[in-house]
Amino acid sequence: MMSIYSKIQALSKSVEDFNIKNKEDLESFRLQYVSRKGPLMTLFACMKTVAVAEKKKVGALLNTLKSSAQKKFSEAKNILYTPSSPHEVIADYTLPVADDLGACHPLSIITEKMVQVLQNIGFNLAEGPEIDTDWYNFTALNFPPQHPARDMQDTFFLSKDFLLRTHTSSVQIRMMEKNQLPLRIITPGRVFRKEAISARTHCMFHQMEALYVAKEVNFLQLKATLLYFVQNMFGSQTKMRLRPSYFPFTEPSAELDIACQVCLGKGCALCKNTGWVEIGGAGLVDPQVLLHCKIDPQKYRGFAFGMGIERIAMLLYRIDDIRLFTENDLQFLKQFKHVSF
Ligand code: FA5
Repeated sequence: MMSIYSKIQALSKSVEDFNIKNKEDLESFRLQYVSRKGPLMTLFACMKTVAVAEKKKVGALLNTLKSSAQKKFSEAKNILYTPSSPHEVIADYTLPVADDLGACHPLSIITEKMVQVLQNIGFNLAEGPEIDTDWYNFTALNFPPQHPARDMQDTFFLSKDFLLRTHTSSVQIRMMEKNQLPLRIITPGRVFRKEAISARTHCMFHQMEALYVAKEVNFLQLKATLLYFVQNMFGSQTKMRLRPSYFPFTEPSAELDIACQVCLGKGCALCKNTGWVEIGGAGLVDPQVLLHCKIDPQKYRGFAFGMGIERIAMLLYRIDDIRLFTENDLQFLKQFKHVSF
């Protein structure tokens, strides 16, 4: 039977002779000579059978062998995992996962919440294309031919026939054209306007449209739905108001304001000292729009509203510059890591 000394000598030789050429070799070296389950550890376990007089000598030999195996492993690892140029990045898949997982984008968090609130009262999710035609974005929505929104100054036209939608109201028409009534839909999405970018406005932002078409629809239902929405998003004490306005596709039309969440109605820079911030438009669907979708306005009526998602997120999170949403600044985005609605 081999003595413990011969076993140590044989193992030392195989550690020495092991040629670590690549990462696979490194891993098999680690398993054999560095890990807690390899033959070296088996030899350490044999210490209890070694005569007392020999223990010190055998222990020292084993420790030397262990250190030389570990040294060889570390040196090879350093060589194999060091980039050969400053531009080469070497991934070490053996490293533990850093506690640095991504965060949900604040606009996704708010959109999700808006959808949830309106789904709770029976609205269904719908979607439409970002590239659309003049018919869906303007004509069917009753925009007169000379309306300024049709101007090249306000809309990104891709060709004579196609444009980037300027609002999510374009989805109203598609839904009314192809679905049975009654209809209750919400449609969040990205919209585009040829506008100067500032702290409050962007050329690419998000809206969420809601549309309800049925036999009995009136302005009171619209107002109650808006109040339900506002108080579920901003808190049950939040005040809202409707200001008369004009949209070609609704009659009557209104702008929806909520009490400024920063100064709570007292007046500040965000609300321009009015105490109110506009978050969207609303109204009863114009009968002409129903006719464009082959719906009889004598039998059916509808209400619609459309809100700016950035505006709502800015109020809820006290964000003072809309550009932050698209700048991919990690310091900004990481603040939402533990936020959920
Ligand atoms: C509309 O876009 C109408 N389609 C809304 C509507 C729907 C009215 C259904 C009636 C019925 P308006 O242009 O006001 O309306 O935009 C609605 C909201 O989008 C605004 O209140 C604001 O919150 C947001 N918004 C508008 N322009 C910008 C912009 N450039 N940057 C960021 N948010 C904007």
